[in-house]
Amino acid sequence: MAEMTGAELLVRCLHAERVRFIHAITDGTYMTVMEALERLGGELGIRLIVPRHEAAGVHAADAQTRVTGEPAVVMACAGPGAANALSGIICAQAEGSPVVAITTCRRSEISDAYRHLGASQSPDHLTLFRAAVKWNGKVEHWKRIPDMLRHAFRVAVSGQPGPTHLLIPEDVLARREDPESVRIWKREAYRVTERPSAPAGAVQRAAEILAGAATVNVHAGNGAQRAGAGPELRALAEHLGAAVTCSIAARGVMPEDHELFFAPLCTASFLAHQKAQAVLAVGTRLGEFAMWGAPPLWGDPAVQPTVQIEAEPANVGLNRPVDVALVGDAKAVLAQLLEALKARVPQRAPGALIAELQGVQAAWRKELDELVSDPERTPILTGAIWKVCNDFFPADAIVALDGGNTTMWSMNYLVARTQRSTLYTANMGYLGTGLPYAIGAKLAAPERVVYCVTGDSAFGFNIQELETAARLELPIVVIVAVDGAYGMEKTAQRRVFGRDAPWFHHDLAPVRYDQVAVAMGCHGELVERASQLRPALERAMASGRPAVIHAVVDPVANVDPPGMWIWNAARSGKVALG
Ligand SMILES: Cc1ncc(C[n+]2csc(CCOP(=O)(O)OP(=O)(O)O)c2C)c(N)n1
Ligand SMILES: [Mg+2]
Repeated sequence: MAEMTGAELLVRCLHAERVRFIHAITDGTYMTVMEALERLGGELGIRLIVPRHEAAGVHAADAQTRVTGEPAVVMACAGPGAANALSGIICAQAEGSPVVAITTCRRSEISDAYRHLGASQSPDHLTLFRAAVKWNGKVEHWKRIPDMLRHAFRVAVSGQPGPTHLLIPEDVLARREDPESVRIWKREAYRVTERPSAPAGAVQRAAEILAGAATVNVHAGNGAQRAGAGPELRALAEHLGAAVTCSIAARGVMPEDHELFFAPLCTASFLAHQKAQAVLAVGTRLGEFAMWGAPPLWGDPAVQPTVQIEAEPANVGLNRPVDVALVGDAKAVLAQLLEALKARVPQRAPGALIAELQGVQAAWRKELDELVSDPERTPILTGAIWKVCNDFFPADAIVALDGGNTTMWSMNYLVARTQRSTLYTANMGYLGTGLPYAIGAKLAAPERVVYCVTGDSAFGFNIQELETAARLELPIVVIVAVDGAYGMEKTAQRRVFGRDAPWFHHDLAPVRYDQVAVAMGCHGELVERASQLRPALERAMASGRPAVIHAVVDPVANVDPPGMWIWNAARSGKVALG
């Protein structure tokens, strides 16, 4: 048998994981991997995706995990490539994205531990990544490639998902050994690929609580989104006539035009938390933006019992005491719970509480709609962009959100209708993720429409990825809400100082983002009124290329989006962690 490089062994192991893309900017330390991909990539169905910055590559992989529910892979080179990738990994950690990062180091005799001797590109990779990942390790020997990679995937997807990191020296990748001396396992042999369900007894106790409560608030979080639990969640809510609310990480799990859904920034959702007789928390830690699951936003846990569905046992009862914990996959456990509920109670029509909440939400929507009712208004109100997008894009379009107040407007106006399709860094608020997320989503789901709405400052962080989208021929649409400023920081300085503070340099020099896009091989459009947006979107889609629409928004109104007080209240610490 011919000998095999460590690089080829790595690629064959990635194939066993059914990896489709490796996001990587190449380097001499892993030309061996490129050689293996050149030879085998077509046959094994693995494609090299080269971004223009490693962090953007990680964000694209992160988006892939969200859209597919599967882990994704990035590679980066020793030193600078790894350093750039690290920021994306920190983001993936906060968002619970199972990204497996493989970085190289220089040859074993000089790298990392020996860096004090003066080798170049030899930072302490393992220590740097350790705080940002669930697990990391160094492959010291050719033979350990399969089992170290297996562990990287096993840990990334288990419990609460998150990134992992593998460090491989260039000589281990280049080394040739007998492939008969190792075994490549299929992924079912080394990690859980079936959805874990909860113990039957606990399911019955949870069903008893929920069936006994006249009104239930089903609150969905990131775990429900990751699990793709939308259909089960909806069926359960419809059976109970329950009010459904969600965290901003879980938008679209329940179609937001459903009569039982109450939007995150609408007072109706707060009333649902407060007034329901029981809470069913699905894949959420009830963290800061849920005001720690505590009164006054929520009912007193002594009289408002809580059932928590959670994949990670260590996340049970973190902030709010639970009456029953159902540890398992959100999709599987909701199906179990629905079956148990159906055996106990017939389907319930939505009750008086739902009618009250619907009234509150209708008034909220009417007020918001009136604000953006003039399509000829100049400059555009950022919210008006969403009104057009909701109508123009299909219900299953994937949307990436980015920016400060631009995203606050989306919290009010976007109507998310499909699960795993609203991509946002809900925990990190990480500017610059929007464009790479759109790229990763389009790679993962080429048949679906993908668009991004971003603030102008946010767009600047990874604007170079327009070239990536053009080169890869990915027809995504980016709408840039141009207020010429770090708008949300203007909001912050007013809150903190009670005035503007121009020395903060929150205003940007004028940039025509549509022209930048054209220069980078994309289609470009400029719109100054909401009425111009739909025709611009039609031309953008017809171009068959990535497109950027420069939308001039009202810089004064953008500093004060509706609902800002809620964000401030959640972040203020006034509703303290008990
Ligand atoms: C990477 C990163 N750097 C800095 C911040 C802090 N920050 C939050 S919002 C914001 C301004 C965003 O401006 P823009 O994207 O133009 O959106 P706008 O608020 O103007 O709508 C900044 C700098 C952050 N969240 N992420
Ligand atoms: Mg801005």
